[in-house]
Amino acid sequence: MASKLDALNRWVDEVTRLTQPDRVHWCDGSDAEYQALLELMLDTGDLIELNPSTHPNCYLHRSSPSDVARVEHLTFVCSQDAEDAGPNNHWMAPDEAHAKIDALFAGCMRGRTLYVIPYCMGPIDSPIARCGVEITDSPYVVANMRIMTRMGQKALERIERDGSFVKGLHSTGDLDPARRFIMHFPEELTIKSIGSGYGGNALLGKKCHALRIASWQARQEGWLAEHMLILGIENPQGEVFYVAAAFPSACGKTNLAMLIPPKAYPGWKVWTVGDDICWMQPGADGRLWAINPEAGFFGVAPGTGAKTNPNALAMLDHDTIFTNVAVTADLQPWWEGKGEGKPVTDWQGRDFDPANGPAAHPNSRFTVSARQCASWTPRAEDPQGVPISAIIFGGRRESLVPLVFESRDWTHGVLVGAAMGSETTAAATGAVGVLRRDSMAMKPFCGYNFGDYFKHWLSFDRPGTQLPKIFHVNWFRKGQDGKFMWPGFGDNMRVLEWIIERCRGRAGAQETPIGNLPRRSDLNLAGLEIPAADMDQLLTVDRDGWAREYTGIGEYLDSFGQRTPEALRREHARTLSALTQP
Ligand code: GTP
Ligand code: SPV
Ligand code: MN
Repeated sequence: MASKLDALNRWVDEVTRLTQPDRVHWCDGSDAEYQALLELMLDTGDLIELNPSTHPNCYLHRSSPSDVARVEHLTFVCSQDAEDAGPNNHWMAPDEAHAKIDALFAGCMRGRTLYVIPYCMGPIDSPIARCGVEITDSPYVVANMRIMTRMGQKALERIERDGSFVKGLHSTGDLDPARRFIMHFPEELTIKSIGSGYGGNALLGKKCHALRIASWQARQEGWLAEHMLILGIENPQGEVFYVAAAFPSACGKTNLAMLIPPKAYPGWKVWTVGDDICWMQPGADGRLWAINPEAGFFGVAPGTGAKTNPNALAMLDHDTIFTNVAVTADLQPWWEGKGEGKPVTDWQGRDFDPANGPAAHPNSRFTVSARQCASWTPRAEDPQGVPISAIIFGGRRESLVPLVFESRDWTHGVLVGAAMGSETTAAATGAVGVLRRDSMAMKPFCGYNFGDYFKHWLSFDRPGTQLPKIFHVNWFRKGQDGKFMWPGFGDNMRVLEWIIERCRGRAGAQETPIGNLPRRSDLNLAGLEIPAADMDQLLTVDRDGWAREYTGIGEYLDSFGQRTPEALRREHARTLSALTQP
């Protein structure tokens, strides 16, 4: 009996009988426990120690080569009614799903240790925070959960006070993709995941709990669980404006959250609250207040360099777990876009040979405590969260979509979010670079029917609220030469400034059928070397292209049938007719 909560003890007993571990370990979250886990993994070869003089307390984990990303085709929402999961999810009947996955869990922990991980998503004393318990047989998962969540004794105490928690059962199983499933039972507040050790499939507090299960709860309880970064923009007067931004996986959240303003912005500073998940709810003042439920970053390594994201690069030189990166001759971590060093061993542990592809896996990742980031703000620990002034949607679009535009109002903003499209990335298995609809960057993460989700979003627009303005950005437009037209990274500050100045009624814009765009003169472009013609193209609306886009968006909205809210259809019809007017 390890907890004061009977329901928790009973569940641990039940899982122990099913999975047959040799030992059960209740995690207290202490330093000593973390050290012991690292040593265990160094012994078993699950971790390799990196160069201790350049990268103290840094380790490399090489996963099974067939287990390097989320697996959307093996991820299920198992609601009683298939309609509630919606066409945006794979569905399986709960009884069938339990039977199928429990058969795989039977005896799967023989010879292994079962770890019980109590965790809290959000500051322990936050009314917005929620708790869960993950059971796993993977020490790698325990170590990552320790960095990514508030884990251990304090979380257990809150769970015992709350009396409720999300149950997450995980085993790496035999890592065979044919016996891999990530299943969610929203009505039972339960997650079962087997056959993968990869982040989003295995760190159950993250996508499974904080997005899929939480989005379901948020709908019932009147809040939002979103795939968004949260940042604060401080101007030279010392005023701070908080912004939340939803971009699909590997489309720039971590980088935007850690932005360092360019020279044209003396006295400005960007603060990082979170880089991946945002829980927000209306406060007494009618504004949306947001917390980052996570305590660390599980970030994309490739592309992280001294020019692109110096804040991230600096935080990765100590106390970091790397997964599937390459290493240099002197055992420093290496990835494409790092800008220094030379790989000698690739992510699979082979001698590096460019003929085998990139040295680091395109979805190689780092796990690091948020506190190690120089731009991290203590406001991330504020139990009330931070007030959100603007919401930004964005995707990876090599053509058509302008650098930035502002929606007309909340309903139009919800349409802009619902209509989001983005080219797929290596964060999930499958083809890369394929354009797909990814509403609010939640396609892989919304735990219920998108039609209901759009309706939930619209419901926040009611008397007495002071909702954020909604914008859309695209850093990924390409020119004829196939290169990105916009420099991105730090220079995205120029777009952020326009956004917060729009929120304060200070910046100019031109109205177009898709929303309001800045003119070149409305942006601070000082010191930016970009041809005027390119800049004009980034700020132009191609009406014919957009008319085709909106026709496709209409078909997409239809795919949710009766569940698509009428208000969204009306807003869509309005926009399409404005685009097709002579
Ligand atoms: P997840 O952790 O998967 O949710 O991803 P994320 O949205 O946090 O993406 P991240 O910031 O890690 O960026 C993914 C990739 O996009 C990296 O290789 C970045 O270098 C690249 N990237 C980020 N911002 C920009 C940008 O402004 N311009 C360009 N060209 N690339 C960018
Ligand atoms: C994503 O894929 O959006 C991630 C990484 O943030 S994972 O935690 O694996 O989902
Ligand atoms: Mn993500």
